Amino acid sequence: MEHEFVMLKPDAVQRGLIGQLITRLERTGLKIVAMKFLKVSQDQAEKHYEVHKERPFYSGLVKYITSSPTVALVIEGENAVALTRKIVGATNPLDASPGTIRGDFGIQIGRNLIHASDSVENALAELKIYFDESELVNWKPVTNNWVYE
Ligand code: IDP
Ligand code: MG
Repeated sequence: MEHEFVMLKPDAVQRGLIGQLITRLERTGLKIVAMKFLKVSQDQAEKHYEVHKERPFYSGLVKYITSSPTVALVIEGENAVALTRKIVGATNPLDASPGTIRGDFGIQIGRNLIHASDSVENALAELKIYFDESELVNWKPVTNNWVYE
């Protein structure tokens, strides 16, 4: 089963949307296997957004993600990465479809509420910035046989 790394960004927490956003992921049947409330450190932010280092928005992005608490989650399930990215929507809320998190809750690209890793490999690398692998909980929801055939 795939693992996906998700972060509810500072704007989602400040706006009181933690519950609503987690509900959207949870209700698919995808399973939460780790979750923590944390303020991202400068070091974690630089590792997380390393690929964007040369982009003009990089310093603003690091400032944003470290500015206020976040919620980090690891989600497990079949096609967890693609499914989560679909629920999250396009990077710019203006391009994100209605029904997606960014399409329903956002206005600007710089305040797009949620992060979700774009590949299985990046999910593994990113979750390791925020979690020790021992923090991932192995459990079986009682609904499993009704989510998977
Ligand atoms: P993604 O989050 O949909 O994977 P990426 O292109 O990987 O999008 O960009 C990472 C994050 O950087 C975005 O979610 C957003 O917070 C921020 N970002 C990307 N482009 C811009 C921009 O043009 N202005 C401000 N922030 C941006
Ligand atoms: Mg990305």
